[in-house]
Amino acid sequence: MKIVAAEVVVTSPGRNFVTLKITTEDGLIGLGDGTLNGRELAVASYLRDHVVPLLLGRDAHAIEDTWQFLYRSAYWRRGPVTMSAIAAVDVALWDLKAKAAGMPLYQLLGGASRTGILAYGHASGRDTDELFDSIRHHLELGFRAIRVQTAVPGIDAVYGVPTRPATPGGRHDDYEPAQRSPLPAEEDWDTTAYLRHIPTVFEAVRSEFGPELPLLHDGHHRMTPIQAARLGKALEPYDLFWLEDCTPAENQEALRLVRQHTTTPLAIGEVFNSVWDYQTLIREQLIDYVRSSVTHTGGITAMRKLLDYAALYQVKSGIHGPTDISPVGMAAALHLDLAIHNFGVQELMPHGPLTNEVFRQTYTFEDGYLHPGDEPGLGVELDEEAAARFPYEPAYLPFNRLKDGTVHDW
Ligand code: EZ4
Ligand code: CO
Repeated sequence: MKIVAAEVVVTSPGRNFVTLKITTEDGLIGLGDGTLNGRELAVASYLRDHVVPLLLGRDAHAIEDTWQFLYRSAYWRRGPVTMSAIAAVDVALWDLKAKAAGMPLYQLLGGASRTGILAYGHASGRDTDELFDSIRHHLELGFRAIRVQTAVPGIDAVYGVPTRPATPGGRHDDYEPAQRSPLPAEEDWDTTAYLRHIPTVFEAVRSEFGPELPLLHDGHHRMTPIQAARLGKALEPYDLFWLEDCTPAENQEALRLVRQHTTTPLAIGEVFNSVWDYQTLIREQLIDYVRSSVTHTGGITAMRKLLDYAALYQVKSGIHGPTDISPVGMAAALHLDLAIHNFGVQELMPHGPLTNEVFRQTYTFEDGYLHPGDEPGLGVELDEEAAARFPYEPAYLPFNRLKDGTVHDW
């Protein structure tokens, strides 16, 4: 199954996406997602300028060998740009292998271990009324697990809470963190105000919606270890499914301190890109859920190994699924979710209609559960004519400054 063409498609149907399209000599097409929010063109160049020439003429069936070749021959290992580029190739090759086999990808990964994939949605609000309305809306959509983010008194713009609808006439909880602008937006932050406020929000949500609804929360890397320990402890009465990214986890050892103080389950890793980023966290059982995405962590090949390693320590999956993962990356995640034994939950931030016009998907969301569908391969097609109508537009994620002007983790 010789590779005869590999093209990088950059398109912006509502937001930017980088897609690798690999064609074999018998005309099969494989797709891979290499979208890195706010740094898209770096991955596009890595692929176009340095990887595509290495792919031409190779055997598309040799997935493990291609992965090891791209990882080791680069010499400069890891990092989000490299690992997103490798992921794009890896997922495209798995798509091709599954199409050649005439099977949905999950069959090649061992077959389905469950009938559906529990997904959580994002509820948010500027105040309690808006938040409750957003939670009710998500329950009506069928979600059986809900992430809760709210504004904090004294802070103007908080991660996860839109100050205005992302689309004109859209819902107020329709949140898209990247903004199309020549410069990143500046937001403000105050951890003390946040720590005071968040437990009161969860108390209100539990008394309104009862004890059973699984609730999640994302701290988005903003706390020190001792602050994170305090929040985890304060949230224990509200029985969270998880507290996500409580500290900036480049320092894996920070989680030891958090873990000593709280039984609130911890999820981490959406900004990680390698199993090595988790080595201490998993071996010492300092976390409960792995948040990596297939797109940023070297593809199916690397994620399968990471999640199998996690399984030895009863750590489960919680694959990252924001809108900045394209439908190709989402489909790859869903095939993996369905096949692995240690599945936890899958994040779902639904894509907008323009994105769905460019990427035609077969995955479904019903009664709170996702399924990748049973088309051969990933089950996603790229409409290149539609893609060409939406050229790349510069977009950045926001960043934070404290009241005295110091840059803070966003
Ligand atoms: O802010 O993917 O849990 N989800 C998240 C995301 C991230 C974005 C950044 O590109 O934290 O919304
Ligand atoms: Co997150």
